[in-house]
Parts: sequence; C-alpha cells; structure tokens
Amino acid sequence: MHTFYNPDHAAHSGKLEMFRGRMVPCHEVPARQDHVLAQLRAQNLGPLQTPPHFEEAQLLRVHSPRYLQFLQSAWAQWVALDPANAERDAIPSVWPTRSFRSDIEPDNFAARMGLYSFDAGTPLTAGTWQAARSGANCALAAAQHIVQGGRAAFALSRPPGHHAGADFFGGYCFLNNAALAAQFLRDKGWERVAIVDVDYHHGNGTQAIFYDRADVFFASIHGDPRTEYPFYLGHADERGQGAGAGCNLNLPLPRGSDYARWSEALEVALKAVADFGAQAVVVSLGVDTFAGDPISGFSLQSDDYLRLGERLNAIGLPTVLVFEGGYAVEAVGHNVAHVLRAFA
Ligand code: SP5
Ligand code: ZN
Repeated sequence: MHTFYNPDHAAHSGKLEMFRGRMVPCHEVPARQDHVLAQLRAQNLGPLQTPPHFEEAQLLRVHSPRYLQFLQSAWAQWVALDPANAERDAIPSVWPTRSFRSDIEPDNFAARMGLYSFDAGTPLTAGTWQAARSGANCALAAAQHIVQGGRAAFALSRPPGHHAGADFFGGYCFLNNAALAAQFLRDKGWERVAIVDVDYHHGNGTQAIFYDRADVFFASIHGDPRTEYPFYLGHADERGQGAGAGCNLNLPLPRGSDYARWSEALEVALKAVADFGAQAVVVSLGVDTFAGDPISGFSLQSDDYLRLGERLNAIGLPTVLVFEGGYAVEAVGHNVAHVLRAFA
C-alpha cells in the first residue's frame, strides 16, 4: 500500500478540550500518527512518502471561500486580540443555534469562531492551518495515486476530517480529507464514487457535503447518535435529499457492538456501494471502534482489523483510505497496520 503521510501534522497539537464542564487533555494527539507511521515502517508496509502541494482551488471544491479564509487567518487574529493568547489555544464558546443568522459574518473573533464550528472539543492552535492544509495534500495525493492507476493508497494524516463540513470545524476536524479525495476522483472523471465511513463516530461533515448529490454515495457505520457523538446527525432515516435521495446510508449500532454485529452492518454498507455502481471507494478509516478506545463504545479486537482489511480489498475497486479517529494511542498503530497489511 502506498502511503502519503503528513510531515506537518505535529504543528497541530491542542492542549485541552472541554468535557463535562472541565478542560481535559486532548485525545487527538500527534503520537497517534507517529505510532501508525512507526508500525508501517517496522512492518515494511509499502512506500511511505510526503505529498506534493495541491492548489487551493481543489479545497474550494469542498469548502466555502469564507471558511478557508477564516481558518488560515484565525490564529493571527486570535493572537492579535491579546499577545498572551499565543500561550493558549482558541476554543469557541458561542454558537448560532436555531433562529440565529449565519449569513452575516460577525467582526468579533469569538463570534466568527462560533459561526464556523459546532463544539468546544476542537482547539484551534498556532499550527492548525499548516497541519490541516498538508493533510489535505495527503488525501489529494492518495486520490491522485489511484487516478494514475494505483490499486490503493493511504492518506496518513491528522487532524482528522470527517466531522468537518463545507464551512465548519468540530470533532477534532478542520478540512474534510475524505470529501476532498472523493471530489478529486469526481473531478478526474470517475462518475460514481462511494465513501465508506467506518470511524466510531458518524461522519456528519461528509454526509452534509454530499447529501443532495447523486454522484457520491455515503455509507457510515457508527455509534447510535441518540447516545453517541456527534448526536445531531447519523440516524437511519437520513437517506439523502433531492438528486441525492437514496445515496446516503446510515447504520447506527448500540454501544458495546462487537465485530460479529459490526461486520453485518459492513456487509449491508458494501452491498449498497455495489448496487450504487461505485467505480472507486474512499474509506474514512477510524479505528476508534477498538475495544480499548478511551472515548468510544464498540468492542472490536485487534485481529478484527485484519478481517476489515481483507474485506475492503475484496470490494475490488480502486481505494483511497483516509485516517480518521482512534485514541488508544499505541494500539492505533497496530490496528491501522492490520488493515493495511490485510488489504495488501
Ligand atoms: C474524528 C473523531 O473521531 N472525532 C471524535 C470527536 C469526539 N469528541 C467528543 C469526545 C467526548 C469525549 N469524552 C471523553 C470521555 C473520557 N472519559
Ligand atoms: Zn471517531
């Protein structure tokens, strides 16, 4: 498996996230990518390279101009408020919920931050833009690799992406890497692309980006949003709208689900992808489905990731894998390596 890894990922290193009224250490830490890369090296799992630079125009295929403008200038504006802010991350604290307007961009920085986000668990740091921007390059490079005839490629990057929408961050995500990869494949001529999201959490950002489109199918297996983050999206009755009706499939499962139950949902998802007639697949590869994950509730075991890799390979389509969640930091390396080893 060809891997494009993010050389700038450590530039994004949040300190604290809000949890039940307290600030607790961030779960989404640089060591996550480091452990995966170390395992890929140790197990000789194919060429490892950094990505080339892709134009901003490719980001604008998924994200709004004013959101990208905000993200790349946010840190400088945060520090301009108070030089002492350089020592602390920026975290949103106010949001426009129902009945508020989102068409007017406020001048106030905190208000603008809230306009472009949905939780207080996703600190924006000095190097967030740099890390996320290089991460987008990884996803695009992986997509380009299969456009050029490669069987599969892995985008190994953080911060993750599937919670980020066209114009908002949250859930540790800023740029939607899987969506950027899928859109790249569309732009290069693949007519029908499927995204299979196996992260523990529903990929609300990816779903929202493609919800009214018939050319990109989105299937997700995740913790039931009635109890699990991101709570407000990911129910089974969300099937797509307009031209995209029927092109969205959510398979929520209860906390505690094991591989036997999880893999039944995977079969349902892959059957739908085949029926859709996908010509390429993008996998949002979160491994927070692992039993040892500190913030998630499924009970997959390390060996189950071998079966997942075999099953993804058996689809037989050109495949882009994009790293998402997984917070049992050391096990993340082994579990991702299992998927890639079994795929190859
Ligand atoms: C990409 C991804 O997996 N994002 C997940 C974002 C989850 N954010 C909410 C986490 C809630 C943390 N609960 C902490 C429990 C620790 N005892
Ligand atoms: Zn997740």
